[in-house]
Amino acid sequence: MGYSPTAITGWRVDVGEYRVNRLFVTLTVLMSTAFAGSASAAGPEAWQLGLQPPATPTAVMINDFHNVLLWIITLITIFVLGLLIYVSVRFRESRNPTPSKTTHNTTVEILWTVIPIFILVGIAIPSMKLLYFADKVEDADMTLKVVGHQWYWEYQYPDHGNFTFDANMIQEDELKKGQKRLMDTDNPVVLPVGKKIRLLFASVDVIHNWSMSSFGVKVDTTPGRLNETWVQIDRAGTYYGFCSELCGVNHAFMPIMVKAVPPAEFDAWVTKAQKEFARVDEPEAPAGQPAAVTVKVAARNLSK
Ligand SMILES: [Cu+2]
Repeated sequence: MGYSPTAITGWRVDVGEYRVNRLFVTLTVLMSTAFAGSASAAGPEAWQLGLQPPATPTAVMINDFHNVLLWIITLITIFVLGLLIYVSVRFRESRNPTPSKTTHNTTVEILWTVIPIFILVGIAIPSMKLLYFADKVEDADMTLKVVGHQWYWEYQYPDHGNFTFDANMIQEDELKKGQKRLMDTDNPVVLPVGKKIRLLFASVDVIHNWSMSSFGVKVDTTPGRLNETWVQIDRAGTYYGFCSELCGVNHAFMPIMVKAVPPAEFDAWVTKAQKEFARVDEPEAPAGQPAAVTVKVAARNLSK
């Protein structure tokens, strides 16, 4: 069935079959997202609208802030549109043949300066609060260090024996059943649920960006400096993210896969990982100098 003319009959939108199908797909995805409170996975979905379900305190706050901003921007847009329609109709040439020669109106000018200032300051205050909230955690339970490489991620667990591993995307022809194309990695990052986790970010080549929408994390990994944020993942599951800074030819193929598990399961994984993965080898500091922040380049996964 091809397109039929669009006609709105009562509550029912009567359109071509193709459009109805699209509408249903969208509605289904919307509803499954809305009721996905206990979702075990979070990542980009086909036909997704809106943000991924938040899984950390920061992400919850970002979500709420986003919803408030959406109201503000919608009201402003409707107001401006209303003014435009009003002047277009009211002052059209046929209705208003002799135009006014008015050049300014002090009252109106003060209003259209001061009101936007109040709106912007009103937005800036919660925005800054949120930035500082996401900035640092004082009493972290553990640290995960993320190192960007062209084109994969390296992870280090300094509080658990300082082991390290690389996470490479699984190539399309090597995907096993249930694995997501362009999203699953050979070694997922495993993190405990409910713990405050400090995240440190570094890079060995160019700027990458460790971006996890459901965690509210999007931080650059920059060569020569250490960036920081934190997460406290509130439910178990597999979460997906991507490098979000153009970093070269394989930029699109260095996904992030995080498995959040209960603390006991995490401890069991750590025991296994300590045996499986190499330790971060501290490069020797030049004589008389303390070992600086170390970013291991070589000796990655040599044990593999
Ligand atoms: Cu990258």
